Amino acid sequence: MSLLSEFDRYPLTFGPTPIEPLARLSAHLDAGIEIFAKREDCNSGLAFGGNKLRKLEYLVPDALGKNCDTLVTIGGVQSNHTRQVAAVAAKLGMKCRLVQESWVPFNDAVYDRVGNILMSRVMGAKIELVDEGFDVGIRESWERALEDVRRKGGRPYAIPAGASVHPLGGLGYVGFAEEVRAQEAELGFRFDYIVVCTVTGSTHAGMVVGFAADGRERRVIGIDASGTPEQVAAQVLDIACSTAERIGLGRDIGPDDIVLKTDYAYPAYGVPSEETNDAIRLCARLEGMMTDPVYEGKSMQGLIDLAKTGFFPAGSRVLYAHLGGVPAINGYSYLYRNG
Ligand code: 5PA
Repeated sequence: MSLLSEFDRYPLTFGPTPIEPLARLSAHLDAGIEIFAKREDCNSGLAFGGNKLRKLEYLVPDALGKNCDTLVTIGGVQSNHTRQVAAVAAKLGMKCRLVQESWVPFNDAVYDRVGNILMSRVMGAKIELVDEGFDVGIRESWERALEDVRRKGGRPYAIPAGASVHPLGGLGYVGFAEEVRAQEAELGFRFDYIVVCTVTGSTHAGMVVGFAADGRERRVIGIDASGTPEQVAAQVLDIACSTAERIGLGRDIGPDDIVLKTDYAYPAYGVPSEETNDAIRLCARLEGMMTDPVYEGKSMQGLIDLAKTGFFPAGSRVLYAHLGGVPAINGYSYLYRNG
């Protein structure tokens, strides 16, 4: 039986996301492992999709049940999360209020005009740009926006950064683990490791809880892309513990169950290193699979480095969760002007 059968889910995605072998990347790395990708980046027709839609499927029934009329959330200027919330608001006929902070020290001339923020504007979201730095916790600017909606007679629904520090934020990726188990039954094998990019934490936390149901919680390898790994690891643990309790997992999650690799977020959140760019190009040129300079390029860099340095024993099958995020690459147009 599903761990989530008690929870209402509003469908925003196409259904189970495909798992595909990355045969050329696996052969190129020559590490005796097989790499597969689960394509969360292709999960929906809502403005290019991504991991937030799987989370929001469990928040929307709550928002509708409370008769809210405005989704209010927060992210950086090129946030994928805010773009997905804007799409959901449009689809449901709700209003959308976005706070977009200056989380990324990157100054491409078109940074605040293209990609995610462009789409959010086209979808009708009301956007406020706020000059505050990066933080995955609860933000004053977001609380002010909620208050402002209330003062003007609206009924806001509060969605924190990445939908993570929300009582229902971890459920979507519990569902991911259940979906993988069903796909494994069809494939006839089990994945030994799951690689995931971690920033606000509920994607990683949900997976830890979902895979704990079959003893694989420590096989979820988080790649930190925040550059603030202590705060992020603590947030993942918090969300995992509260989600485990909420679904009645029947066992505790402890600090040792959260595996977070911290070597790949440099030089800063949202800024790719040379090695990140090499990983983006390698994956693009071998597989035609695009990753972005903020999130998935860094988890791809981590996957490649872990494979090359022998972290995965020979014979391992490794599942790379591709969580989306490619629209942001448009904000880095100068960097990639020559490919
Ligand atoms: C994001 C997040 P979590 O925030 O659940 O840890 O997920 C990390 C992540 N990959 C991984 C992509 C493509 C993401 O967009 N994005 C945030 C955003 O504002 O877009 C929440 C930070």
